Amino acid sequence: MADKQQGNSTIGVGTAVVTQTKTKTQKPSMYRVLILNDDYTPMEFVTYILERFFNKSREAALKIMLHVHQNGVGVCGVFTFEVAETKVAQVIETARRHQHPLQCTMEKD
Ligand code: TYC
Repeated sequence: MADKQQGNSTIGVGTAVVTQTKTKTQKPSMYRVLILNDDYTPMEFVTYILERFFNKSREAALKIMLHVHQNGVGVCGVFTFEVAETKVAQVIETARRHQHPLQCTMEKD
């Protein structure tokens, strides 16, 4: 074995060590973005937020909003960490600009 081998190492003549490369792919952790109920934010505003930032249809947005209104908390979507963080910040900032107390948070899926 005088020749070079790609990915393997050659030791002396006639002796080869075969190395295997294990490709480990890691799935990213996912995070649920939650909206919380409060007594003041208008239902229409919450519905708009779900359409605008979570790409929900009018029907899906209304369903989630009513769920949150009745149960206190609901899932807007599941995202990688940075996307979830960005969405939480966008919701809180938009609510703040409109002077609504709407709160939004994230938790590991
Ligand atoms: N409870 C609010 C109201 O009665 C509506 C509401 C729904 C507020 C969902 C926040 O995440 C929320 N106007």
